[in-house]
Amino acid sequence: MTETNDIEEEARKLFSGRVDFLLSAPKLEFLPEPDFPEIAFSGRSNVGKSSLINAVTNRRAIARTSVTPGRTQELNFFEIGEPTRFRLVDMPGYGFAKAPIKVVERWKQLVRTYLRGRVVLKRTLVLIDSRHGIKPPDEEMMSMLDEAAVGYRLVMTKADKVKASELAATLAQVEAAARKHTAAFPVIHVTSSEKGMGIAELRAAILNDIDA
Ligand SMILES: Nc1nc2c(ncn2[C@@H]2O[C@H](COP(=O)(O)OP(=O)(O)OP(=O)(O)O)[C@@H](O)[C@H]2O)c(=O)[nH]1
Ligand SMILES: [Mg+2]
Repeated sequence: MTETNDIEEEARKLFSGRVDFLLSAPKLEFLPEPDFPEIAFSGRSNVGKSSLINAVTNRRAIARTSVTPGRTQELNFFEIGEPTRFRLVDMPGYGFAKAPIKVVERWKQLVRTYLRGRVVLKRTLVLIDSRHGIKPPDEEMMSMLDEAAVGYRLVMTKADKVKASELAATLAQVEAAARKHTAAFPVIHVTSSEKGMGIAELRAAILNDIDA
């Protein structure tokens, strides 16, 4: 077995073990104690953050999903491992034009403050819809993470929804953007929560980031 397969197998076992919803934090004062390493899932509304958490943890609906953008409105924490090894954090989406301005501002502040200041944050995943590629709100998020020197992985979602040619075009765009952003990992993950594509590799990457 290669080293990659070993870590994928370890990750698969870990994620098929204990996964528990811990708490939902609508404000910074409700964050859990920073006792464990954390991996944050961020991205535009409806990009598939909650679905990806379900796919990675192999649970059907531990994170709540919806066809309506704006489903996730708080920072939701999930604990992995028995005893706990790390946490996954499902975040509210950004770039959601239909929510009231005040609400959008509140989410934005919550997400930014968390991402910039969380001591135990080991890695952020920035999700990009394979159909849309990188849009201005994603650029804004990536630049903020660059400035805060928070390392992030770019993860393309919903790969099952596009033709191979379209997927290749979006991948090229995302790779080009990664080269321009100092805190972005050069390797892009291409995933489908629906079909399970890229999920084993992403689990292994998360485990690597936790132990880094
Ligand atoms: N075909 C397909 N649909 C997906 C995939 N991932 C997510 N979806 C769908 O996209 C919609 C939004 O998914 P969510 O996981 O709720 O997205 P989110 O980023 O958490 O959204 P907010 O919490 O509103 O910011 C749902 O209807 C999902 O079923 C995928 O890989 N393939
Ligand atoms: Mg969500």
